[in-house]
Amino acid sequence: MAVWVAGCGSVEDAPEAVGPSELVEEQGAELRACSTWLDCRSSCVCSNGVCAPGGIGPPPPAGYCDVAPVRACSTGAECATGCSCSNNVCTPGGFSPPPNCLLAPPDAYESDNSHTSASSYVGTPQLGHTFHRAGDADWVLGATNIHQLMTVEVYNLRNTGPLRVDVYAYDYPTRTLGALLTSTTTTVCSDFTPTCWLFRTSVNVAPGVYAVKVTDTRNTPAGSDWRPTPTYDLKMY
Ligand SMILES: [Ca+2]
Repeated sequence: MAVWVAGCGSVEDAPEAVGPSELVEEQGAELRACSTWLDCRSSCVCSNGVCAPGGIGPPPPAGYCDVAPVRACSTGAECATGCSCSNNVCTPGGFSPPPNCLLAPPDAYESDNSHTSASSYVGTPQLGHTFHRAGDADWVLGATNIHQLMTVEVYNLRNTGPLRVDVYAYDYPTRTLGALLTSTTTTVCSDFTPTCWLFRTSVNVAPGVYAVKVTDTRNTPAGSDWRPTPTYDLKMY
């Protein structure tokens, strides 16, 4: 089982994935080796180093979990650079070395992973932010010329897990981050309705520039995430 030997990812992230290699050998060559659950398709789990049926829902058909996961797509824009959308699957385009087509492409606001490369909020909602990689952070600078209660909303959540919204004071001329002014990690309320299922935080501010940071706080192994991309919209008012 060369695939098992070459399996990547930190075993510390997924202790349940560590199994004796002899077990894998005994179970036959058709089983799919894994280090974490991301190495397996949905409706499968990584158990004793191999992908096996598990999780919520009806069990998948025989052999389902022995197939590698793929990133689904409807257009090439949903695939990473070097990959095309073929039969609704992100597929390497023949370049060398082959790209990792399991990964999502960056959104239009990248690279915005630090306050010095933040996007600017120009008064209209920013649509289609994504966490294209596990642990992604998105920075946005917003300005006001009045004293006001400033509110930040992260809404229209699609495929998102836990996230955090922070608002900082900001010295724009020197691009220096100031104090953390407000923060939230919980949705407005718990019902799965548009009025509840959003993150909102507010703070009284003086005229100036403020830095917003939205952080993906899922505990997800990086590098092989084929699942639908977490996506959100952001507005400030
Ligand atoms: Ca980002």
